[in-house]
Amino acid sequence: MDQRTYIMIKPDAVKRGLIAPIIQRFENTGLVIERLELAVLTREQAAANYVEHEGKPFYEGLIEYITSGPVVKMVLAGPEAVMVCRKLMGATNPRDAAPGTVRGDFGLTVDANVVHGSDSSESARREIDIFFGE
Ligand SMILES: Nc1nc2c(ncn2[C@@H]2O[C@H](COP(=O)(O)OP(=O)(O)OP(=O)(O)O)[C@@H](O)[C@H]2O)c(=O)[nH]1
Ligand SMILES: [Mg+2]
Repeated sequence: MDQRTYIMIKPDAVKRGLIAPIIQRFENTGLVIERLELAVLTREQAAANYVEHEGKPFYEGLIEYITSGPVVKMVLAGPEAVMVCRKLMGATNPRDAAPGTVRGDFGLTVDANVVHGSDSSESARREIDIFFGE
């Protein structure tokens, strides 16, 4: 059974010219890219995506950062797509992320941690609707 997940290359990685090597990592898994678009997120989209973090000390900085420049929005599909991508991304804090993962290899700080990926099938549906819904 194929599953869909929402993946986003964050502004720091786009600014550093890392779009191609990061997409390569995701393609290497065998998952299929169904949607792909460069865009600057609206504040509304950013707030909807991170609603679970509203009120936390890092929330305002997170919204500022994620809307600070272009991101690459993607939908990937295939068996266990959510889990496969989360494993590939590595831990939230790049300092804890294993070498070989996207955050482990390209990330420096928890604030600018290179990529976002849905954490469940339900989150994926919600996020795909936020970022690709009509
Ligand atoms: N400064 C700071 N940022 C945090 C902290 N926890 C989470 N964040 C930021 O908020 C984002 C969302 O947090 P989570 O959803 O818990 O982590 P995640 O699922 O690995 O990351 P995303 O894929 O971006 O959603 C993270 O990617 C971090 O950039 C924290 O304790 N301090
Ligand atoms: Mg998350």
